[in-house]
Amino acid sequence: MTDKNELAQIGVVGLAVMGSNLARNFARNGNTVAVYNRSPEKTHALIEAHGEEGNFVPSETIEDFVASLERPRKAIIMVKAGKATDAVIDQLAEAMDDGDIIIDGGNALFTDTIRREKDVAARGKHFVGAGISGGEEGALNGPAIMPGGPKESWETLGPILESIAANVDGTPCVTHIGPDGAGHFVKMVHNGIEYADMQVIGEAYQLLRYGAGMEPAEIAEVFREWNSGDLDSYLIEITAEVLAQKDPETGAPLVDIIVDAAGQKGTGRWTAINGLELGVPITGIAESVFARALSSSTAQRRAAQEGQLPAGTIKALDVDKAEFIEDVRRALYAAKLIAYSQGFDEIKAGSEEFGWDVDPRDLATIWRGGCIIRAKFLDRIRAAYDNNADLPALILDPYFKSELEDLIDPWRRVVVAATQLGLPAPVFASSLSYYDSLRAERLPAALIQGQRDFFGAHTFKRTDKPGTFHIEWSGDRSLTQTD
Ligand code: NBP
Repeated sequence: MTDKNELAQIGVVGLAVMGSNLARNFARNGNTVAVYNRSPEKTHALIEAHGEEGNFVPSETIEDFVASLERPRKAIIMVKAGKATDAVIDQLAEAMDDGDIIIDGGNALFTDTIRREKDVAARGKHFVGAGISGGEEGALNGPAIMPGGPKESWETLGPILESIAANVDGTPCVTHIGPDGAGHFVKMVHNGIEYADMQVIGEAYQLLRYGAGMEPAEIAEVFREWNSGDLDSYLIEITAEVLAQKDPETGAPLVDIIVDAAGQKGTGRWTAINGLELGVPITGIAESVFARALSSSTAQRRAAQEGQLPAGTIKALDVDKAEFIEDVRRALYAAKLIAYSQGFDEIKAGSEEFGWDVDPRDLATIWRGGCIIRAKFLDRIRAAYDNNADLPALILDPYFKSELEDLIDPWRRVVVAATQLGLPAPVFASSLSYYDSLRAERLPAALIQGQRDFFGAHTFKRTDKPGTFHIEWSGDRSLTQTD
């Protein structure tokens, strides 16, 4: 139903896949929603196909769109991230009044969100960068929403966002994350964790396929079974679906027909870059981004295959299939746990760096539904932070520590097996090294500090007394205290 005279509670600018589904979600949940797209064809198409689902107020100019919103006006931008977002923000800020709220629901880089909020605030309006996860299906049926921006905007926006968000056990999967860029930052790390989660699932598949010699349909059944236990999650569920799918044209397993080169633009890469900038070892996420980059290094891979790089002479392990499958399940669980632990570390570091005061319990709560990384496991993470909001690392929570007791040996066996079989398992292996590095009483960083002092007089600290020291390496090798 459309009514040009009715004022809308919310507006959506940008009616491609995400925007049109989000607009329908608002309308289906009893909100009158104003809709506008740069090219009016998309607006017409939406109204024609779905106008009966609720109350839509379509406009063909940004001025009419703004005029169709009740005050304080609330407009969500769902256009291509980057310059398009800046262009639309400028148009809205021009047409809106003081106190109105502009929400960017696209996948913006959080530093852009910080900049945009400053600019929009200087023009008297509120700006909210909101991460939205769940893809097109989530946008329509209930996404997880991570809004940042001023707290007072949340007071106004909260109820309307709660009306469309996913809901788990009566709790909507949306909450105010923190000021300015906090929402988009958290969405970025969510996507980084998603990269790692997908990669560890991929590594488990690779080991079962080429290590245990199983066919995709058989592995699909294994994933189905895993989905009823600790690994119960959206990504495991869809993995079983993808592995069971046959190519409609040839009848071959679809996974064998799809080109094995994955993209790594956008949020996963940003998460890795930000981890480096903050000095947080998010090894699982970074390895996942690199694994995608390697997969897409097609020419180099072909040359390496044609040149037949030596595989070595170590005989592959003779593994018992059933035991190996269970070991792989546990290794997957362990590596996934590390990826989440590292992701939460990055959020903590970002929150401290930018003064956002992000509560990890909020994330564990809202990520339980709607988003791509939704999983039963998030309940455990929430319980961990409920017990101790200042956990030094997620894996140090007593529950996860006790889980690791059962995971560590299978995890080591799987990394050994992958190495001996000559199968790549970058996140399984690097996460184990990360884990052992955290546990290690002494790290080779002491030697590195010695080397740095040798070639660059970078000085070092001592274990036995305070101060900063240097060895006269090119002289008499005496010790001097520099402060
Ligand atoms: P796209 O990212 O494909 O963007 C297309 C939309 O942007 C169209 O409405 C287009 O209008 C509009 N647009 C462009 Br392009 N340049 C514009 C400009 N200069 N001024 C005004 N409008 C402009 O859409 P999407 O896939 O629906 O995604 C929307 C946002 O949601 C993106 O930021 C995306 O990263 C994010 N997101 C997407 C997903 C997903 O699963 N797709 C998930 C989560 C978040 P036109 O019709 O006139 O060309």
